[in-house]
Amino acid sequence: MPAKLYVIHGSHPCATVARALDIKQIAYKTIELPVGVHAGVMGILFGRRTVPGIRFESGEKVSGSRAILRRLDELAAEPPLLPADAAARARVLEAERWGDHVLQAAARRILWPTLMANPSAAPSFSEGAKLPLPAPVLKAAVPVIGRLEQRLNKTSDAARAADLQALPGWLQQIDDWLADGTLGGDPPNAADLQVAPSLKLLMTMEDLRAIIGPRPCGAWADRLFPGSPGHLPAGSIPAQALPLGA
Ligand SMILES: N[C@@H](CCC(=O)N[C@@H](CS)C(=O)NCC(=O)O)C(=O)O
Repeated sequence: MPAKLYVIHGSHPCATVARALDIKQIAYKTIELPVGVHAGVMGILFGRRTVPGIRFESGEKVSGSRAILRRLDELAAEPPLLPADAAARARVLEAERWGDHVLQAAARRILWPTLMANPSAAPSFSEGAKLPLPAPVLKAAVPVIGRLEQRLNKTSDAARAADLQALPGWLQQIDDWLADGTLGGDPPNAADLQVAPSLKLLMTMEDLRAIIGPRPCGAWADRLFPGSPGHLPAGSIPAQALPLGA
């Protein structure tokens, strides 16, 4: 039986792990859980409420995108997700940790208040899902699921505004890493796989695609993860919350 990867459709850290499995050519089956319900199911199955989690053929379970990538490198050495050179490896690990703790979490904090204010965009996030729910059901579910997700992710309009003010500095950091080779190699490393899906989630918001897309990091994320579900049209984020001069 192949490995089982537990995800929610469109989740950015789940995209990280799915791509790492593809790169390692490890066979796996995706188990898609409904948003909101996933936290309870994952808590029971993995003792931690977040996706991604993976159950390997051996029965071993690992939860968390970074922990899973470390284990994948142990299980299948080629191609490595971390550089062999110690200094380069430390830089990639630091960019990966930042991508997880800072950008991944911020993408959720920015998305949920935006989706709450624009529930008609909800069906676009379920495009390509194995469990496609009817559009009216998805739109109607946004206030309930959105409130839960806002609580789980400690977000609000104010938290989103603070993250958006920090966004230009974060984009510069990613462009700097692309320029110095920490990111952007071929095949992608663990930090590429961690950071790019968060940028793609941010770019589902047209207001942010306008800021991110023209930068080197925007083009790089589009190249690495060409298809990502979700679309929030321009104007979904109030203009006063967008970073000035980004
Ligand atoms: N940073 C961790 C956690 C990922 C995470 O927070 N995933 C979200 C979905 S994108 C989740 O499961 N949230 C549910 C919750 O917070 O209970 C990782 O990269 O694995």
